[in-house]
Amino acid sequence: MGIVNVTPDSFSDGGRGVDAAISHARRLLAEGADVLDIGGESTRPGADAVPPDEEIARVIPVIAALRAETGAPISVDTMKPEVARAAVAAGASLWNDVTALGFAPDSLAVAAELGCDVVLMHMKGTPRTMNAEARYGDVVAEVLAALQARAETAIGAGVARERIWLDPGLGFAKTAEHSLALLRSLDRLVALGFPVLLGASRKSFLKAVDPTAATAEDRLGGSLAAALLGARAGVAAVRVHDVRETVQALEVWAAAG
Ligand code: HH2
Repeated sequence: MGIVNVTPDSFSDGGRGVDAAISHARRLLAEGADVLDIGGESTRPGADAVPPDEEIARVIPVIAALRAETGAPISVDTMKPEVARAAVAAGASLWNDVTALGFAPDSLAVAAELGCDVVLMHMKGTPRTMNAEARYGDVVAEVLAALQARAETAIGAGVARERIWLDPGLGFAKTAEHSLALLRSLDRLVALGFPVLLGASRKSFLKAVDPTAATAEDRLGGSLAAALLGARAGVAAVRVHDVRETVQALEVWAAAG
């Protein structure tokens, strides 16, 4: 899954307007992305909230343009049901929600109505407050239990079981140790029986292992290692900035692993 940020302020790879985002998405497809994840609101800690109209104005032209020229599945990275609704109308087939359909009171009902795939990602609090919420007794057991419960809630609200993906939410209300513990135990998340999406690309927890990786662009090696750990554990997709390098790493692993 290639990341396409249509944001001025993402932690990495932002700063693109609509035209630049479309060009970037084309490049990611050419590099081997199977799915594109289009986002119009940064989720980095303390990021500014974006009004729905503004988010729609960022992502919908990108989704519509890509839908007209590729058959690749398109995902929308949003916590707002009105943005997801507009995105599905424009051709997206997956709603990637870092709040696991918890941001708006009608998120669950809208997901059920749209009938699209949904990614339920684990987080505690909101992107604004999450760093203070990184407290767990047993992080792996608690994240698995929370995701399983959220999936049951979504199913109870009418979302079809086969539409649901789970994501451990690395870096979201997690210390570096928490994210590493989850990476180590991905097989237990996969064993819950839902497709798993893994987002480790360029994240700051990689800096805990290599303190010289100060900027997001310094973290390609760590990002590739995480993608391979995900592949070994059986995740269904990895959400990455560096598509070409990740495809190459996965292909070598598949050919020789
Ligand atoms: N990480 C980010 C955003 N969305 N969605 C899922 N399902 N899983 C993730 O791990 C995840 C996500 C953060 O990365 P990025 O989009 O590059 O940054 P920003 O939120 O600042 O735009």
